Amino acid sequence: MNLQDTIVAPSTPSVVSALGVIRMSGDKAIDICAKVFFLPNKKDFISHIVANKAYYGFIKENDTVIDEVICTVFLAPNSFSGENTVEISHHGSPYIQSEIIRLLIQNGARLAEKGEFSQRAFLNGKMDLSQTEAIADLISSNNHFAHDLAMQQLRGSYRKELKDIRQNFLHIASLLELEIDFSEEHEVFVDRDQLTKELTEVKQHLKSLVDSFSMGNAFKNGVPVAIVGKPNSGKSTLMNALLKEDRSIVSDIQGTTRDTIEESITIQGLQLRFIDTAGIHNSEDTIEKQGIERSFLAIDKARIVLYIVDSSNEDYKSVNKNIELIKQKSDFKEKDLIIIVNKSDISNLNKKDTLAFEKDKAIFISAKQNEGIQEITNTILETMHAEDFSSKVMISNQRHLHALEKALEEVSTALEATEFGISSDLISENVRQATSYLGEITGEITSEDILTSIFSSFCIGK
Ligand SMILES: Nc1nc2c(ncn2[C@@H]2O[C@H](COP(=O)(O)OP(=O)(O)OP(=O)(O)O)[C@@H](O)[C@H]2O)c(=O)[nH]1
Ligand SMILES: [Mg+2]
Repeated sequence: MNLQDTIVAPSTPSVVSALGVIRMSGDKAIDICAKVFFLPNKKDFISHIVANKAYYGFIKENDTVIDEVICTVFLAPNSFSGENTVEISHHGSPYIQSEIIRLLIQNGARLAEKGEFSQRAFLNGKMDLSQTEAIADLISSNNHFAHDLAMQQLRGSYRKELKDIRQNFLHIASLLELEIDFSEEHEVFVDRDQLTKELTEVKQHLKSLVDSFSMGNAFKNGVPVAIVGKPNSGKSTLMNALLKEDRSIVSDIQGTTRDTIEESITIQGLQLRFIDTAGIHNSEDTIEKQGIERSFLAIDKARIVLYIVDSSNEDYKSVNKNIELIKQKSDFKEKDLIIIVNKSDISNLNKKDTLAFEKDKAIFISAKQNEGIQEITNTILETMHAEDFSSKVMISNQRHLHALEKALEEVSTALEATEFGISSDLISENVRQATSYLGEITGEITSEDILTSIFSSFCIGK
């Protein structure tokens, strides 16, 4: 990929619409545009150029007019990519779009690679790596929360958080450096208690960011809600009631659902991804067994688990035994479990069990009669809204999570080493590593490979 080339790509999808936009960026963007774009009254385009101005005119090939367009000109460094840029708004025909792009390529531009505009913006210092990723998230955000998260990341609140942590690292590193420099005189300059205190603080800060991923990811990609329980407890009936459509097959035969079924709804701007699962019990049937394995995978993936109880057939003790079993087989850290006591229309629960379920904040419903369904969605929304969204930075990007986890590992090692009285140069190395992992997130420290893998996941034109 030659970064000196002038690149061009459609910025809007190739579908029939009122308008379409083409973007061209690079040293020669204005010159190439001037070869095919003509102002009315035969005025010379180049000699009239003013930055950030839109020009009405014609795209022509020889004497044939291809379209009437508006060209907006941005001059380096004041553009998205930091280079000279022209944006051409044309009539939204895919044919016109491809003809204009063909003409621009014929006159010296080349088709952009995936994410190349963003990559140039990053390389020209217009934004850091996490911000270019935020733009990709912003474009694909399809609900209020995903939008908020991407905006937060784009506006740099997260960058500020990372900068604070790096500042702490720098301070710790400078203390350690001092100690290493004078080590021959065997003087210990760093107060180890002070070092422990500073490392502990930074560790907690990193840990809170790592922990925020579960929530951030749920807000960005939808909240996975697994519906689990014994066969015939009414999971599929509930799934259908939640979706308000007959999505899952319901029958009185045990083991009706044999595979996981996933479907989304958006409530109050939050996307909920319900996953109906195969009933969990000891089965000898090979296919059902596989289904049950998948139920456990769904639980692992879930942010919220709805445990469905058949109140005509189960008691408090057996339910708890089953929940314990599930908890043993899956990781319940960072998950909320909500007990749903179903079939209240034919319930066989005695008073004591009813009270016990009430104490566990269980929700009593009849899925079949569509009773209590709203209480479930309300509870899910409350659980998610309990997080103070606006004042807290949440991470939602897998790559950032990985880098933060690595940094956290290094800090934990440094902390242990400090407590064991291990020499400063080793601790210093952990702190240096941790700093460089943080640098990967913003792109201060990066390799060609990392950049390629990030930008190639963008689409052409971004
Ligand atoms: N009376 C009553 N019956 C219900 C209720 N909910 C579900 N059922 C019935 O219970 C039976 C099993 O319902 P399903 O929704 O298929 O149960 P499931 O948990 O998905 O079952 P599997 O997929 O086999 O694990 C069906 O005959 C439903 O009509 C309820 O609230 N009241
Ligand atoms: Mg089912």
